[in-house]
Amino acid sequence: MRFLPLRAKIRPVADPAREEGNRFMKVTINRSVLELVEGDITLQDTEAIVNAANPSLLGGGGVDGAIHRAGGPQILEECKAIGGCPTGEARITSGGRLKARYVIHAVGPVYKDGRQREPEWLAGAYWSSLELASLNKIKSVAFPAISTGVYGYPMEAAAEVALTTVRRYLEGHPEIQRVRFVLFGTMAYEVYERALRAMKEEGRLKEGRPM
Ligand code: AR6
Repeated sequence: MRFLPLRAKIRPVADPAREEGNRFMKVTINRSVLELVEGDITLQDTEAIVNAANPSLLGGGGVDGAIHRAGGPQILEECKAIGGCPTGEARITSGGRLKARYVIHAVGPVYKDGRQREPEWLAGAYWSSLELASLNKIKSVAFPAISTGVYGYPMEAAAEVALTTVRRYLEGHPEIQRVRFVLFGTMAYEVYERALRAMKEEGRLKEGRPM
């Protein structure tokens, strides 16, 4: 029998987000942790994951399709009972067969030219999702990059809105302990990482100590 060097046996305590994703960044905001990870939202172990839904809440492609496929038919049944959701808002269902206990269905805007109140609607989708999390005593939430796929929102602009909105919410709501952005692919991850680094360097993050 071959003995492994002792070093190989000692595994550092992994950050939960690190397990599935490739790249990872973490900052603290007030009492909460904000993480960026490259990965698949359906695999996340946060209490809630957020779906990039449409106003019908009846499913679709992209993240929406992946969540309904992975979570099973119960989610769609609950969505049907809710009966839809306006742009800029969110609704909550159970997580069906997902690891996450809840799915928060957020409806971002379709991007036209950036002058049709798209930033406001997008911020609303993030803010409403976090309000629902607070209301339901959910302490950890994973978001995809809402509106940046089928809905055509440019990634840089969307990252700025997403990070600013979440930062503002966490500054006033320490009950949400962890927010994770799950970025699909290297390009999306790098855009978010650049935006978060810029925020940090410009002193726009109120970093504190997590609970
Ligand atoms: N995990 C994380 N991110 C993902 C995943 C995944 N498994 N799959 C795709 N993305 P989209 P939208 C990224 O199109 O733009 C649906 O049909 C993707 O690369 O899912 O808000 C709904 O029913 C992109 O960056 O959502 C609506 O009709 C981001 O997630 C419409 O699409 C969002 O892409 C909503 O469009």
